[in-house]
Amino acid sequence: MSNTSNTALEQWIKEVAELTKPDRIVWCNGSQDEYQGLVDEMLANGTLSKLNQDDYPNCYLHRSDPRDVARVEGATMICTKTEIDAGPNNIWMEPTAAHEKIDAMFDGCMQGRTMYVVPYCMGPIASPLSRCGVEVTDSPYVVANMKIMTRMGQSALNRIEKEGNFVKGLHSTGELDPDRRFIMHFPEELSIKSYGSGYGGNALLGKKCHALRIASYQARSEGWLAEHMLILGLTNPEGVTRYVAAAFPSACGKTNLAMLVPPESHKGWKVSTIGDDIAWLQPGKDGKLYAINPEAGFFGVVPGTSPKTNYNAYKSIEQDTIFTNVGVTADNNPYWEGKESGETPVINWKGEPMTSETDNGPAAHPNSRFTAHATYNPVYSPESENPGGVPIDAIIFGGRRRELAPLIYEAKDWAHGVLVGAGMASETTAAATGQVGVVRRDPMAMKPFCGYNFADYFGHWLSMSEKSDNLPGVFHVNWFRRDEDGRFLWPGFGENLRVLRWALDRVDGKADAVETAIGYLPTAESLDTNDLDIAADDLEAILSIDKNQWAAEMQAVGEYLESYGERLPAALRDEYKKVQAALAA
Ligand code: OXD
Ligand code: MN
Repeated sequence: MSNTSNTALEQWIKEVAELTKPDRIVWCNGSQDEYQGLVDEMLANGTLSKLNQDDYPNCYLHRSDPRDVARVEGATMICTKTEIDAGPNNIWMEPTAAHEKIDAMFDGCMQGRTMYVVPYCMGPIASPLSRCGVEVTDSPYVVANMKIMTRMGQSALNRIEKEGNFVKGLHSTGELDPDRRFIMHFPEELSIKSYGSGYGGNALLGKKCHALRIASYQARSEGWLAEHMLILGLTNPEGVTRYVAAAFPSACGKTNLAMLVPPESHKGWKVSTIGDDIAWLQPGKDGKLYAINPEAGFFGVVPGTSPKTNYNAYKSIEQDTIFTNVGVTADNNPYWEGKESGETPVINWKGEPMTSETDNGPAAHPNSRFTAHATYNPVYSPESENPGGVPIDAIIFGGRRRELAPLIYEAKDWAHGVLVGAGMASETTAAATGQVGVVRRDPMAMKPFCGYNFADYFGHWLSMSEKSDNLPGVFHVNWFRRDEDGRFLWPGFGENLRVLRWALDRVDGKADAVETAIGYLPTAESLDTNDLDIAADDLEAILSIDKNQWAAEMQAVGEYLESYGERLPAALRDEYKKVQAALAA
């Protein structure tokens, strides 16, 4: 009996099973019973443990292999036929050699294991902007996470059977040996092969692998954008909602911004969340860009989440959540640094005893994660299910920069906005293995996620102005400016609402600005600072630019962009030269 009317899918599953030799094959239907069955099986074999079910109903803890806690950029590859198509921003491998190398690892790797076939849809099932995939995996933890993070199971399979196409993703946790770990992408074949890791970004193939790397490649040929962006709705006291998409590198506060709680001073304002990590944007008939969130859940960084920093995330993870690599209290509650619950951890993320907050800490790995349903977010926006997406009025780029970048500035036009995105840089975080806190170039926050040559990607961004005549305003923000003593100059969190308001007022032509060489900055009066506790000097520092520092920055941006060689769009070169000339004037 066949499991699907899609013969390509049936045939591929047969081939994969012949290669990996599982004991059993299970086609996942996405039901709650199926999820519970997987959870029970993982509880029985120790992959999951129950957390305090009174305080955290249906919440579970997973401890990963301590060597498998983050994305591995050094083992993530883009396997296009020619190296130049992958670009210097990616690690490239020739596709035939890549298949050969990774297939040798997959050979027989599922013996004694169950192979799960997981059809999923990225985006609302009924949306023409959505795309489907099938992940084959031997990890029940991955299946359970995919159930939360995507529209998974029968409804996705139905769409695949109707549409006929899907992205193929093959995954095995293998032996979890860091030396035998590869995340390979074959954009020209619309396929992914991931071996040797169970970590979300490496193993939940719908997320970074499909919705960003493969989708960015598809988006280029189809005329849309697949971006590392949150999407939020901002409703004013009159009840009018506008939508903003914002790109920040991993672990730089996208989830916090997407769920922002307006400060006391902003009664009547409301933020609602469409997505916290990925946006797919497409020009609509009215010339505006419309965005969907391809995901259905949050795979968020746990440490630092408290009722004060992110009340809505805190609430989202009180039930039906999978915690990965957090600590545990004596009451068997999940514990993490910055929870601010007054609890004390007794076991750290590796399962080792702790006698105090600091002994044998940290309790939670800095990149410990929650997997939670989007709908539990108290400010979940039902517009997340709108098949047409939501119209985007402003695109915001941002990084973690202790110096240089002001609180906010506006690009002068779309082409300049592309330069602002392409010139982004940020301090690295624990979301990827490697050194934390070093500034690196991260164009559009897509450095780890663009499935093709950045030079072509910049060209694609530039070309959106030919496809859409009502593009969003483009802005750059920095919540992370500090003084010499390391003190943050801007309070951040809910107060960031003031900055979003300025951006939307600019789009509406309602806010004043000072023109500078790098773009438009708020005048001191145009940014609402009523009831804000900030020193005048600090405000001045974050609302101004240092021309010398910026001249050095633009030199570095220029050198970075020129490293893409002759593929770099001439229009982008013109843009950085224009800024350089303005700085020199
Ligand atoms: C993520 C990441 O998990 O960017 O979203 O690493
Ligand atoms: Mn991300």
